[in-house]
Amino acid sequence: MSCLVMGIVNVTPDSFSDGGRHLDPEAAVAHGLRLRAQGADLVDVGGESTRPGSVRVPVEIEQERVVPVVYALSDAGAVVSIDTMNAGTAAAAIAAGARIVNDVSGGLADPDLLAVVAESRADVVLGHWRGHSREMYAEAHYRDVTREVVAELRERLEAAAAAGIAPSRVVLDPGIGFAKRGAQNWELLRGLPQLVGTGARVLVGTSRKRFLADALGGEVSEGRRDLATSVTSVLAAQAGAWAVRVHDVVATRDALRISDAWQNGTA
Ligand code: PMM
Repeated sequence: MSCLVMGIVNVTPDSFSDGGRHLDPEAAVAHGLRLRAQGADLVDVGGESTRPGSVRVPVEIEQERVVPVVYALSDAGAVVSIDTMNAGTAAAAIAAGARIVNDVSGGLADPDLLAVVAESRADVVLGHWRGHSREMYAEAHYRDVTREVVAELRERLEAAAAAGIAPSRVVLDPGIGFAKRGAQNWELLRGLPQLVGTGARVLVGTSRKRFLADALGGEVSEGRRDLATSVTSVLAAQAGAWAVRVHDVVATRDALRISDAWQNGTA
């Protein structure tokens, strides 16, 4: 199987999942290097929280946070993706060495983002999205969540192609938790092979998300969310995902290794 692991480096004071521990650029770089040493194939640097209800960050502040971190990690040899919805931040991060632009809005939040990617050599992750964090649950209405998400992501793939980005440079992401409520996320994950069936590479991000805690009965520790994440990541890999985006690289790497041993009949 060989599913890549993308480690998360949040450079935000308000990220729900790491408490903003990596706001200091040096600490963020050290964290990224640690994730790489733990086996992350990619490190994803983000300066704007997308947690439900979060407030937008001015683009200058986002760039101040992420650009030095992208530069230092790329300089150290890491393959860096920049988690941003802003064309300006994408351009600055690409100039600092980022090889992938990870846009949870699929190019919808900033109409210039796809053009920035097209002019570069970077790949792009296009997430399924229906609106900014503050309003996204108002858009969480689906008749058939998998069919609608796949159709809307196909449209984003076409928008990318129209902007001059070859489909081979695009990664699609179902946007777990983005304009989706608990059960819709599970239905969508069950339907993941349909997204893989588009022929595009697929990235799945379940790490520490609320729907995992809800499935375990409510408020659970970070450790239990990480264990749940390693299970969903293995299942995503088995469904054909190209990569999984996680906070706890050790747990997910171990889980993928054990699952590979099972499938190959040898460790
Ligand atoms: N989720 C978050 C942020 N960025 N990027 C991609 N491609 N896919 C995701 O599911 C995704 C993302 C929100 O989680 P965080 O605040 O813990 O990083």
